[in-house]
Amino acid sequence: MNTTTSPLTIQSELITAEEKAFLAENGYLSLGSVLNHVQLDAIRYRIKELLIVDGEKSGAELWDSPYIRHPKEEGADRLANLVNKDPLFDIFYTHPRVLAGVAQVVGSELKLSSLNYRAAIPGKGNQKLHADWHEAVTPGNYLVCNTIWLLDNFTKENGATRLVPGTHLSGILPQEELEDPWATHPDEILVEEPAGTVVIFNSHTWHGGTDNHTDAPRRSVHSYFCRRDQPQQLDQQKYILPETYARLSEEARRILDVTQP
Ligand SMILES: O=C(O)CCC(=O)C(=O)O
Repeated sequence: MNTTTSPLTIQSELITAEEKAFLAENGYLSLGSVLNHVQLDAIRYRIKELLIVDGEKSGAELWDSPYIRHPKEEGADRLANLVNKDPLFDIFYTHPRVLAGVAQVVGSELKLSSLNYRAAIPGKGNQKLHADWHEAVTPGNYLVCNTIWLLDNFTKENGATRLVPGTHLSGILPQEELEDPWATHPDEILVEEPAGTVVIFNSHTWHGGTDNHTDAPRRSVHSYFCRRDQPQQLDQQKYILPETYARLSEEARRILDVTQP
């Protein structure tokens, strides 16, 4: 655990009053374009390399986590522990506007829970509607918040993420209420946005992947945050490399909740 006591610098003014109200009411918010074409190309290239380097072990750090309660997903390519796999990925957990949005959900005492890649592979990708927390929470007492960084245009055809707006306010998990959490929900919306967009979603909002009906993977990075008093999905202290730690600012170390390895 990081012993630094200084609070994070969250610039809440980077999210407008309208955006805050939309996120509070709907449980998600598109921040619009955050990554430009040059950044997108570099990230996609590095991800492609890592899928080869990590090979069969791709995503293994995630499946080893005691906080993952479902088996390895067959319909998706995964990479985990991206914090330690390239400085290119630092932006995913340090971007000021993204942090400001996440702080609207879990408060400014936040930390990174995990940083993963997920691609719905051709012909697959559908997920049950779920919340990213094992139990329902009282509306307002939110513990986790996800941000999905689109590396491709998300469309109805290629497996755009689905969300059921407002369900973070229900205090109910989808499996408690729905007869078939795999089925299309009458109120669900699809995140149909261009590559480079970041969408923040309150992780207690019911959501899930959908099937990719194209012949190319639908790629994204999930930068997942939690309240500081909660365990991380990936124990960042266990994985932090000396070279990663050395290049990070004190603020970034605090977001990861790490000390010198
Ligand atoms: O990648 C997506 O579209 C959603 C993934 C998701 O919700 C998850 O893996 O828990």
